[in-house]
Amino acid sequence: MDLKKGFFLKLKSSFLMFTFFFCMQSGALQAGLNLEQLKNKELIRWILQVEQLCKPDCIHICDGSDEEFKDLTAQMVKTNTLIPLNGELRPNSFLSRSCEEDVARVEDRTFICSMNQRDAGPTNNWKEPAKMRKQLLELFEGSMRGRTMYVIPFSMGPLGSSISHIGIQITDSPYVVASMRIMTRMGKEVLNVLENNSFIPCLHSVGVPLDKGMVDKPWPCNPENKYIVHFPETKEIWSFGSGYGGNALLAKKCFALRIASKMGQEEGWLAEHMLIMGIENPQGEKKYFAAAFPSACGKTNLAMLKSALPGWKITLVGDDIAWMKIKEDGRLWAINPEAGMFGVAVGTSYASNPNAMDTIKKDTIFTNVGLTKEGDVWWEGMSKDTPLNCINWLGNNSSDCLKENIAHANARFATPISGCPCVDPSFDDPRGVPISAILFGGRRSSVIPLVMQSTSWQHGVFLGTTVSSETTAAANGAVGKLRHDPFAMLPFCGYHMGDYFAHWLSFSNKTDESLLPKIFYVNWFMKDENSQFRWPGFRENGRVMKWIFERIDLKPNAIKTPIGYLPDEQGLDLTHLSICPKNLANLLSVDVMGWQDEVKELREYYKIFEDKMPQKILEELDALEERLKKN
Ligand code: OXD
Ligand code: MN
Repeated sequence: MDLKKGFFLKLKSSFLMFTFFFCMQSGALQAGLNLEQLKNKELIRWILQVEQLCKPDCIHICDGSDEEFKDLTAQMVKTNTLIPLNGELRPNSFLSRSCEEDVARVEDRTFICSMNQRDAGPTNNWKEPAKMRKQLLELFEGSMRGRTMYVIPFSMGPLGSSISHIGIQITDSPYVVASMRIMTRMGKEVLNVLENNSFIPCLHSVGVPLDKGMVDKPWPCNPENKYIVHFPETKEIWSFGSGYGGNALLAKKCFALRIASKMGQEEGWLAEHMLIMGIENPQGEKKYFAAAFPSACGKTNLAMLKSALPGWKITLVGDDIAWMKIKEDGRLWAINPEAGMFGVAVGTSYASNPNAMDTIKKDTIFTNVGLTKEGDVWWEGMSKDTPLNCINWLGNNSSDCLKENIAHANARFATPISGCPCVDPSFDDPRGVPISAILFGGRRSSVIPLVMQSTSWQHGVFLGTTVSSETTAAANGAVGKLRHDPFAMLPFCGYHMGDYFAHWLSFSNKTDESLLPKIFYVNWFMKDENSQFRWPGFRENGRVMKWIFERIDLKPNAIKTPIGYLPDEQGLDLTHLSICPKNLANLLSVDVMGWQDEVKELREYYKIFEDKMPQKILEELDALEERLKKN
């Protein structure tokens, strides 16, 4: 790849052989691949160019082996980047503490650098690609001095799936390497599948060169110069200055959503911020659902729910991202491109998500949670009482800093999906799973009912455009402010959102509409006058899942309202649930005035998409307004 232009350079491979220097010095990793094992010429050229630009001390090509992971984590324990947890309580698990200025995704530093600004649309930051490339080249120049440059081959999706794609991340962060091994299918096998095919190049540096005599920090980062940059035309990702989550694990938000959404638009498929779950009724009939909620709104909890209704079983395919394609049978099939979960720790408990708690019992990297005196982890909501002498995420003793939280609100666990007790048998199936229902949802304290069903694909796509939610700690910025987040993709759509809406609409022309998933909208977060939740949520959401499951087969347990189908009086299975009738009525009725305000607000919001706003969505808005008037 020509880093200045984004094309691959033609270089003689014999020249390359002499230019590489691998980690031979003492203390370097033993496992790993050498240059001769790389067959892909473009990959070799790109590695060479990055090495010339970033000037690392040495290069390590990751093989993804257990031995490599062991070496890497042992090395990070020495540098205090990782703290090993008590092996009897949590085997093969570590705690990491980030720098205080590097705790979440940085949306204001995230750019979609398309050739034309118009193609990035009004919801993305944009800068002229040539200017951005120049700025990045200056930042990356020598940025890996004194460090090892790791090359990580990874597959998004099961190896060999027709929906999967391969990426290569280059990084100078061993924490990123260890996390990528959890979050993706990573290592030698990926290179065998890659052969001479193309890959998505993902370049990352924490942006802290280590000059002679400098002592490294446990969490190096460069807060003044964070850049998370995507070039959608050349399908490249460049990330500088941050070591945290979606800023640095480039397979996740950068590739699997921003770049992949653009690929999906070009090639006729969908890359979505959605969980994928299997759901089986007591008679053994099984369906798969995908669901899009904004960050930190409970996707991980829902994806591995233990339903309150006996006999209903939920299995996990994915908790954050879905890639979906229409197959020969005319149905929409999905894979989870990821292999791990990067879940929000705070609030996760045996009450809220027992399957997650069991998954993170081993093989997990925790970031920014508390450390107990027994060498285990703790966070707010994990248990009722704060353990005595707990060290908080900043490394301070909790009794010295009573006002500080033990865990950061965006503290995370990175854990392999394969370790989840309710992992779906098809999680690794290259064919993916057929999707019967798509759910949208957000964190809304009023107006939006507990559940509603769209009346058509077009109406469902309209519902997707209306998603809005109170903001959470997953991204830097104010928490609890209502913001529009269409399809829960606001920070993740790699092109103009108006075109994205049109892309969604186009699926009804790609297949028989009756074969497409039915679309629903859920809201677990409605509150009463005293700010108490009206719906108990968590396991009880299984009741809503049952209604959705049955509506797919058009069971007549619904009433048609101006906003869509809502459960009728017998619709929701409320067996053994004590809920006050007033709350139930609020959860399942149409707040006409609230919706009228919603329509006004949406009409205003849609203006930002100018002439790219699809007419069909505007027609849905007009029709909704008319229906509300008649009510
Ligand atoms: C995530 C997010 O980390 O959406 O999944 O922020
Ligand atoms: Mn997410």
